[in-house]
Formats: sequence, C-alpha cells, structure tokens
Amino acid sequence: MGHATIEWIYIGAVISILCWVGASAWNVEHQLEAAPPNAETIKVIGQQWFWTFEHEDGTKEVGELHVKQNVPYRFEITSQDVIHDFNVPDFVILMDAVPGRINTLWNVFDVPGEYLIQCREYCGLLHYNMRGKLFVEPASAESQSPESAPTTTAAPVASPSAASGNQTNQTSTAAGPSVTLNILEGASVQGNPAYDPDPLSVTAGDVVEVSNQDTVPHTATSGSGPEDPESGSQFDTSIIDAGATAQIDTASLAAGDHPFYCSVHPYMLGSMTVK
Ligand SMILES: [Cu+2]
Repeated sequence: MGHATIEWIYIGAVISILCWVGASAWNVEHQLEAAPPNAETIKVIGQQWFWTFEHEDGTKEVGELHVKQNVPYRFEITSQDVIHDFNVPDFVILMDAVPGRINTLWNVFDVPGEYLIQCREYCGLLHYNMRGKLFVEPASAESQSPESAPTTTAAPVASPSAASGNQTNQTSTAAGPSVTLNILEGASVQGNPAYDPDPLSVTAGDVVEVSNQDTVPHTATSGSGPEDPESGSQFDTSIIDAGATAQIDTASLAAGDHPFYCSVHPYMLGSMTVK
C-alpha cells in the first residue's frame, strides 16, 4: 500500500469525524430552537423507576412510547419524585426531568425502528431498570394497523371501563371479582413480602382483582422477570397506582403455575396456580 492510499484513508476518516461532530452539533441546536407550530405534544413523566408518556389525545403509555416517523414532537418533561434524566441516545435526546418543573425539547424521528429510552441520572436503587422502548412507526403504516406495533406486549394503563367489561367472566361470586391479590404495604422494599396470597390459587375463568395497598406504583406482570422472553405474554396489569386496583382475567390461562413479578421492582415475585 503506497503513501498516497494511506493519506486518502486518513483524509476520509477526518472528514467523517468532522461530519459526525457537525451533525451532533446541529442536533443539539435544533432541539434548543422553538418547536414548529404543528408539533404534537407528549408529556414525559419520570418516576422511580419507570417512564409514563401522555399523548395529546389523553392516551397514556407506560414504559414504551409510540411515535410516527417525520412528525415533529414537543416533549414536556417532568418528574414526580427525584431528578431523572430522559435520554434517547440514538436521537441525541437528553433532558433532565425535575420535580415541579417542565423542561421542553422537540424532535423529529426520521428513521423507523425500535430504540432505547433510559434514565441518565442516578435516581436510586433500581435506576438501571428505568428503561423504556421507543417505537418509531413508518409514516406509511397509517393504512395498516393503527396505533399498535407488532412487538408490543404491554397493555395500556388499565382503565375502569375496560376492567368492568371483564366482570362478565366471573363465575363464583355474586358481585365483583372472585379472587383478590394484594400488593402489600412496604412491598417496594427489597426483602419485604410483596404479594399476598403467595401462591395465589385460582380456577381458570376467575377474575383476579389486584389491589395495590402500597404507597408507590406496582404491576403484576407474568413471567420470571424482565429478562424472561415471555414476560407479560400471559397477563400484565401495567402500572397500578398506590391505592388503586386492576384486574386479571384468567380465562385463557393454562392450568399450572404462572410466576409473575413487578416490572417496576423486579425483585417482587409472586406465583399464580391455575386449577
Ligand atoms: Cu413494584
């Protein structure tokens, strides 16, 4: 290889680096400018240890965010407890989520795909678990299935109307769900008992009412933990706020043991035995 060839490789590398630095700088500047008037607003709420996203039409997503390609979005970022940092590394999005304050930035997602959302500010014990998924849906996908990405398993936040619809499945009692699963006060502290009873015995078809008696949000999500590839495929209450309830319909569950856990606090483990 002659000197000339090596020089050209060197020049090429320098030009690439300069372009990359330029692109990054452009991105930062672009976020500091005012959002275009047609931008859609998404509220981003950080909380130990998950992200909630609220769209303009009022729909909420927990732990994942669906947006459309080439649409400008304006993010209003805040926190419910300590300081978090909303970070989407692939789009150079990085903004503190501060309690009592709303920080804004805007962005256009130009490449469809699945991207990581994370917290970049140490926010306590399970900071590492404060992750989410960003789904950028292709602009042409509107004619196909609206609003839903094929890989999604997490359900939207349980609404009272959806929950009451399940009550037709009840078999044994006259009113309300037939089985109760309690999330105990103090469950968020590692080592404390989390779910009661454990194991929970149900007959397929029972509606389980999950009652969060703790002071922070929890879930009951099927699977052995976040690394379980089947996580959430059997059932998932999504986030249950402190003092709130959600329901699990067991009609389609196979007989046997079904482990479940809390997606906010993955050390909270429980088991459901279906007869
Ligand atoms: Cu929890």
